[in-house]
Amino acid sequence: MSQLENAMGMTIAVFDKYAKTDGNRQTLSKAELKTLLEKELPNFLSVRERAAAFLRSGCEGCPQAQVLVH
Ligand SMILES: [Ca+2]
Repeated sequence: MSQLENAMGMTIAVFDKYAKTDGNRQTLSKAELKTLLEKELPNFLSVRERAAAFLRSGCEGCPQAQVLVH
């Protein structure tokens, strides 16, 4: 199996894992999606939340400003 096929199989397996928690394994509800994102992409969410907080702080007009992502 190729790397891409492996990656797609793993992605589908993760979707299935969270999609079945409400009894309908064919769809991902908002609650299931939220859990999936929180558990499987915690670093992605963290970066997005920090960027949003940064923009809310009023620094969006500061070209030299930076967001710490690690
Ligand atoms: Ca479901």
